[in-house]
Formats: sequence, C-alpha cells, structure tokens
Amino acid sequence: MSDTDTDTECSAVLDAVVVGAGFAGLYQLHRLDGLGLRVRVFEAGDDVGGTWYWNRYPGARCDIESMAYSYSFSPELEQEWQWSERYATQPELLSYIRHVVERFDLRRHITFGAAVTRALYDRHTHTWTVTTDSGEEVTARFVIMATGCLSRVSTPDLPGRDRYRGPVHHTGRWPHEPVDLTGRRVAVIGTGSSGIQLIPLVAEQAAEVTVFQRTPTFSTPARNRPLTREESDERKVGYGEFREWLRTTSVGIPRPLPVHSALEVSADEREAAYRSAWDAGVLGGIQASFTDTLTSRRANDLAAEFVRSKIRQIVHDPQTASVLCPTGFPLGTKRPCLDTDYYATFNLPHVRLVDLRKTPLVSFTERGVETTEGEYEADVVVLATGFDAMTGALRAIDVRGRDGVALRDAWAAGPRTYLGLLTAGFPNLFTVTGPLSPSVLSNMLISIEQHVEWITDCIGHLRSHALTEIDATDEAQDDWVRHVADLAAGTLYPEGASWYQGANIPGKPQVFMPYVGGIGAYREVCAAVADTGYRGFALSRLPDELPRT
Ligand code: FAD
Ligand code: N01
Repeated sequence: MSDTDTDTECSAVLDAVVVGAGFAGLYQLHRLDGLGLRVRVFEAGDDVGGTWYWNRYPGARCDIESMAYSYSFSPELEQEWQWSERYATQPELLSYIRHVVERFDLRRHITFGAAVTRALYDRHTHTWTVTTDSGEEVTARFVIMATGCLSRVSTPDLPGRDRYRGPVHHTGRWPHEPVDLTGRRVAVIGTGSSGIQLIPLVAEQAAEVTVFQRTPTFSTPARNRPLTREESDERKVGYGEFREWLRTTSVGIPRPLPVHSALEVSADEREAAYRSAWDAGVLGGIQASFTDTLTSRRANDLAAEFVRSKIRQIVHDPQTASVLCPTGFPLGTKRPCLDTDYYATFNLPHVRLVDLRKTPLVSFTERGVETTEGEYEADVVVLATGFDAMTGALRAIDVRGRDGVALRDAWAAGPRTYLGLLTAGFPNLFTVTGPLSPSVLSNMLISIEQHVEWITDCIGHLRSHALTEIDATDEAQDDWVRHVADLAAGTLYPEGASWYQGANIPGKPQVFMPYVGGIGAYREVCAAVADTGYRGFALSRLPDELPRT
C-alpha cells in the first residue's frame, strides 16, 4: 500500500477500528481484511504482541502447551512453525506473533503508540468516532475492542514510592533493556502466576531475594522441556482433529477429561490420580482429576491437601512451608499456576519469605519497603501485583453509546453483556473475550479465535443483508447476566477472593466475570444465536438518506 493509499484510508469513514494488537486484535484484523473491509488498528504499545510485548520479566512463558496455545486458523502456519519448548518463553511467543504479522502482511494497518482514549457513538450517522491520546480522530461503522483481559496493570497504593531511591519494575511493564540483578538485593511483592515464574530466576542472579506474600498460591510443576522435532511432527499429523477436540472440551487445555467424583473412589485411587496430574505438568491438572473439585468442598479439600503435602515435602523449613501452604480458599478458585522450582527456591539460603497476612506492607522507604514488623532494604523492587482484569482496559476508555450513556456507568455494578460480545446500548461495539464469556477460564487462543470468527461472520451477515447495525436487547442481556451468575453460584469459584471477580482491586464491584459453563457449551450457544438470525440482538438498517460505509 502506498502513502497516498494510507492517507486516503485515514481520512475516509472506516469500516472498522480494532483496538489492541495482541493475539485477538491481530487475528481480528486479518479476518476483517479478508472481508475486504477498511480497517485500522490502534495499539498503545510500540509493537505487536499484547501480553507478550509487555510481560518481559525473567521466566515469563505460557502455561498451556505452545502447540495448543497458538493460532489454529491457518494449517500452513501450524505446519511451518516449530516451537522449541513445551511451554514457550516470552521471546519465542513474541517472535511467533511477529512472524504471523509479517506472513499475513498485517503491520501496514496498525498505528503504534496510540492509546484509544474515547469512543463516541453518533446516533444520527450510526458511526463511532474513536480518539487517541495523540488527538487523532477516526470514524468507523464498527469498533472491536481487543484490549485484553490482563493488560491494565494493578499497582499497590503503597505510600512513599517517591522516597524510594531504587528502581521499581512491574512484571506487566517490564523494561525493554536488560535488568541486571546480579548481586542485588531484590524485593518481590506478589506470588501469583507472574511472581511464581519470576522468583526462581531472580534467585539465580540476586544476592538476596525477599518475597512478600499476601496469599499463597496452589502451584504445580510445569515439567517444561525442549520439544523435539519428532514430538512436534507427531502432533502435526492430525493437528486439525486435535484442535477440534480442544474446542469441544470445557477449557481447551490438552489434559485427560475427568470421569469420577473424588468422593466415589478409594483413597489410593484418588492419590494415584493426583500424583499422575502432579507428574504430568499440565495447568489445572489437579482440579481436573475429578468432576467435582470445583463444586464440592469435600472433594476440593482432598485435592488441596494433596498439594499442601507436596509443598511440605519440597520445602525444608517447616515454618516456611507452612506459610507457603494455601489455606482459606478452595483450590482452583484463584487461577492455578504452573512453575519450575518455585517451592524449592525457598530452600536457598539467600531467599526469604515474608507473610504479609501477619505483617502487612506499610510503605516504601528510602532504602526499601516497610511492613508492620520493620524495614526490608532492597536495591530493586519488583511488583508482581497483577492486573485490573477483564474490565480494566475497557473502563479506561471513555466509551459512550446510544444517548451518550457511558460504558463505565452501564457497568457501574459490574459488567453487563450479552454473550460477552456486545453490551446493550452500544451498537456495533464488540468485545473480544469480553466479560461474561469463558475467556480467562480457557485456553485464550481458542476463545479469541471463536470470538473473532463470530464477530467476522456477524459483520459479514450485516453487510450481505444490507444491515448496518447490531445491538443486544436488554432482555437477552439480562437473561445472560443472570445465567452467568447462576452458573458461577453453583460452583466454589465465588469463595476465592480472585481477580476473576474483581477482588484484587479496591472498590471494584465483586461480580464473577467469566462464564463457567465451558467453551464447548458456550460456542454451541453462540452458534445457535447466529444460526437463528442473531436471536437476542436487534439488527437494523439505516434510513436511505444516511451515509453507508
Ligand atoms: P492482550 O495480549 O492483552 O493485548 C491487548 C492489547 O491491547 C495490548 O497490547 C494493549 O496495549 C492494547 N490496548 C489496551 N487498551 C488499549 C487502548 N485503550 N488503546 C490502544 N491499545 C490498547 N493465556 C492463556 O490462555 N495461556 C497462557 O499460557 C497465558 N499466559 C499468560 C502469561 C502472562 C504473563 C499474562 C499476563 C497472561 C497470560 N495469558 C495466558 C492471558 C493472555 O493475556 C492471553 O492468552 C492473550 O495473550 C490475550 O490476547 P489479547 O489480544 O486478547 O490481549
Ligand atoms: O497477578 P495475580 P499475576 N500488597 O493477580 C499480590 C496470567 N498470567 O500477574 O492474592 C501485597 O495473580 C496478590 O496477593 P492476593 C494468569 O491468568 C499467566 O501473577 O491479592 N500483595 C498476588 O499474590 C494470572 O492469573 C502466566 O492476596 C499484593 C499477586 O500480587 C494473571 O495473568 C504468568 C498487593 C498478584 O497475583 C495474573 O497473574 C503470568 C498488595 N497491595 C500471568 N496487590 C502464565 O504462567 C496484589 N498483591 C501463563
């Protein structure tokens, strides 16, 4: 495309704006480009990759096998790409994404360093006007928010940050230049998936590591290893069937499907099942050993006790082991973790654990951080404190729909969507892996592809039927919001103070945001809605005198 073409593209009314250039935004761009639409993508970062652009901390890697956590839309791409490890590192994931961008010639449509700050719907022209932080304004018929479920970082509101003399790095905004921790005293706050991946690698370099833990985590060994050519080639035979099978499961992770209740088998059989899951190194393997781990407190306690017994075996100091043992919430109700040598790291003489439940953090000091017990000096502070998940990036944008209603107000008591795809009153504004869809309870690549394909088909349908607008009806949305809440209420999930329900962000409404019914069931619902003429949505045509795109 020439510069002149780009200029023309910028000034005309676009068919679609996509916000975000991670896995979701890039695939959405590819599909809409394939429909022949005029599309622009705005990305706040300086390059593609989303999660894998921002999270460059030591140890960052996926925890669903790369051969499943990758695009499936192109059999050629699937066949030509060779993963080097069972669980790819962040640099390898980023080079995969860059390869996809070059292979499908996507870069020319993307504007980098452009954070979308506002999206206003015009009820006269039935278009959206999208504004970026540099003041650029474009108008489009459709807006697709591919802003990510875990893209807006959460930083603790700890006083005294200005006084602290050393650097503070958030895992989700890790510097691009190398951070040399050799011989340094490092304080790490947070022990979720990011902290658990990072801490063993920091301990390899640093002179002293102090881990500040508020809630201990259930983590199991990843059993990561190099992926041989033979193993990879074997998977590539019948790759399509493998992907298709994953799509019908509840979470899209390659692991055995449970058959029995934990309560109907003998203690020996139960132990054997947990041991086999522990040895397999698969995300959520322990909870998936039995059908009722997330619905029966008794079944859950058995699984949780198995993991605690493993922690006590690995960690030499009983006091440290006891602090690392998660209690007080059911296993699996906060996102499970996969690690490499996480618990064993606490056997190293230069690694210590601080229990923030006993001695909470008070502030930064000039030389480190302070708890109610005293000061801990550190040359570098790492915040592995997570994200304002699922709604954070969307609420950060001033989105105003029909009659000027703000999305922030529409979602004041928690997100309201129909299928996680659209919100009533915000026509033609789609959310990829939006709240109240399975999203973060699944292999995200599967959920992303399903949403992108549904959205693309929907836009294609509107265009081929000379329709201009789709909006969720209030009734369908109310029913869906209730259905998602009812499903979650039938599980133990609400008992974990997790980011799934906004519990990590002070003041955020406590609503369980992902759909727990499973991706297989969910995609059937979405397909049935489309097949029945988009049941629950209002589809409309512009009056003739209004401009069409
Ligand atoms: P993102 O990758 O988050 O991309 C969203 C993009 O939108 C970002 O680049 C952001 O800068 C941009 N953006 C946001 N707001 C704006 C705005 N206003 N204007 C312009 N741009 C904006 N999931 C799994 O299923 N398996 C895994 O193994 C796994 N590992 C993970 C590891 C880490 C460290 C993290 C943080 C998450 C992981 N996830 C994993 C979840 C991961 O977020 C998804 O798998 C997936 O990468 C999400 O892709 P996305 O495109 O939807 O969102
Ligand atoms: O964030 P988290 P994350 N004072 O919210 C603590 C994905 N991911 O970045 O639990 C003290 O899980 C907080 O404590 P508590 C994955 O979906 C995947 O680690 O709130 N501590 C917790 O320990 C994951 O779930 C991978 O009590 C504070 C930690 O910080 C999601 O991203 C890797 C605090 C935050 O844990 C988020 O993971 C990385 C405070 N004020 C991420 N505030 C893979 O392996 C927070 N904490 C694929």
